[in-house]
Amino acid sequence: MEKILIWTILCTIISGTLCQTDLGDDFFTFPDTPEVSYVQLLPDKNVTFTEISLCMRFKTANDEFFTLFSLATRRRDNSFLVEGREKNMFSLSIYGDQRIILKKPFVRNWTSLCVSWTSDAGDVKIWINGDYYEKRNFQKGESISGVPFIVIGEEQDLYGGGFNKSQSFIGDIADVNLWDRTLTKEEVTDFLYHDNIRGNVITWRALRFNHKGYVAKNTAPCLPIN
Ligand SMILES: *[C@@H]1O[C@H](CO)[C@@H](O)[C@H](O)[C@H]1NC(C)=O
Ligand SMILES: *[C@@H]1O[C@H](CO)[C@@H](O)[C@H](O)[C@H]1NC(C)=O
Ligand SMILES: *[C@@H]1O[C@H](CO)[C@@H](O)[C@H](O)[C@H]1NC(C)=O
Ligand SMILES: [Ca+2]
Repeated sequence: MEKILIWTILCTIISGTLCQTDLGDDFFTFPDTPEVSYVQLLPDKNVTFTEISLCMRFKTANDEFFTLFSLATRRRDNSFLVEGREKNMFSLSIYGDQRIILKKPFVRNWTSLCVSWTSDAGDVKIWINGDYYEKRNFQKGESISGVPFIVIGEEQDLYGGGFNKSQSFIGDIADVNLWDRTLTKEEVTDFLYHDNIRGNVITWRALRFNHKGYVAKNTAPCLPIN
């Protein structure tokens, strides 16, 4: 059954201090502002990624170009980067190399996304609202090492900088979780349909973050899960 989204929006402009919060059903809203606005997500551990998985939900009316998740290291700004491009393409960059991973018209509604990559086979797996895609041999043998700078809302061309407003995310982001391993099908299903998983590198339910510019934290009693 479809859940009806009842918007009881409690809008708080979060202050510039470091927070650790169980964001539960909260989401960040990135408005269309001329200033650079992002949330930096602090990882719970420093790891060299030979496997990486990301799950998140987003909603945007921008269907031209938007950055969903930007993980930079000192060696490569696009160490792990997920973007929407040109109306119907999702792209993934691993350690500098960019590929269109799938063509799928953007929906102007909450969208659930999970992406995972493994170094040993170069396997990419992606789930968008329950549809599944895969690709092999992508950046096989590479790894993502060094303390990452992780941002939602903007795209980095330098470690923690080099932002370009034309690549900003405008809209809402929720449920961001990151792992240093692949996910089982059950875990992805749990995320897509029940939302009861926690990342072991970034956990939405114990999120450590910082923000810059204008970002609002909103509370929705019920996010629709596709
Ligand atoms: C990761 O390393 C950086 C730089 O040494 C440090 O500031 C940060 O606290 C570390 N993070 C964790 C979770 O240990
Ligand atoms: C967005 O999703 C909600 C919940 O799944 C649904 O009720 C609504 O019709 C969708 N809106 C659009 C414009 O597709
Ligand atoms: C910002 O991005 C746009 C679109 O990708 C590009 O045309 C422009 O050159 C970029 N600006 C800078 C300063 O990198
Ligand atoms: Ca970049």
